[in-house]
Amino acid sequence: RAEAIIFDVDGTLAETEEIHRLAFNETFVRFGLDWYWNRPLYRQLLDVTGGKERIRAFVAGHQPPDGAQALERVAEMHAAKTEIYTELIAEGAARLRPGVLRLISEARDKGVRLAIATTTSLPNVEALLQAAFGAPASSIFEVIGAGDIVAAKKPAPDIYRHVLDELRMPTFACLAIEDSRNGLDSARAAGLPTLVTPSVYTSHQKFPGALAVVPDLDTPPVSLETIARWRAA
Ligand code: XBP
Ligand code: MG
Repeated sequence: RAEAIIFDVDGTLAETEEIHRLAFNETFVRFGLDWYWNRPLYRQLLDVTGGKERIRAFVAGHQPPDGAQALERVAEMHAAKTEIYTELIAEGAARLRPGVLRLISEARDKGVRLAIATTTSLPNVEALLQAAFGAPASSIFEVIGAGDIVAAKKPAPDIYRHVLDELRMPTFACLAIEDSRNGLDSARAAGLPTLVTPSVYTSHQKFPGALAVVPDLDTPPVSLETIARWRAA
């Protein structure tokens, strides 16, 4: 059976991308930029993980007005975006996806270790978990690998390797849970069996090499037993 479960955050624990999109757009307003990321555009932009990286990729690929000046202020813009996002999350803008709480509770009861591997900034993870669990992230997840702690973000395997090092666990004893192709590729490149629960922005993607793909952790109810069966198949 899995002795540790490593969760992605955005799209996996909760449907957060619309809140990220809102926070980006609000940031553009505050910085006087005549930019707006609508849903179809944001779907494309999600190919690049990481908020700072996404802004830079947008400037390079779409050549919006004031792009050159904006590039000089990416760090500042991203700090503002994080502030806006964490406020929205603290106000209760996101709920955990179906089955997430149940699987986490079962894992905690049975001594399965829990960790996080995400490209999102650490304050975002802390805000989400505080809002969802009413407890600090570190009281639920033993290891939290987030944001700029590694240079190469997903689909590179670095963040999963970092978390595995911290857990001191071999890949075969762990399971990753992801919602996107970038996340799946990252986990797989680190050697992890990976369960995929596609989210609103990734439902069109293909997930080759996934251990299983299910609509969410309640459809059907995914338990440690279900995971053990998939792994034995
Ligand atoms: C999530 C992301 C993140 C968020 C923004 O990918 O791509 O970049 O959209 O977060 P994954 P920051 O779920 O695969 O980790 O702005 O804090 O970078
Ligand atoms: Mg994700």
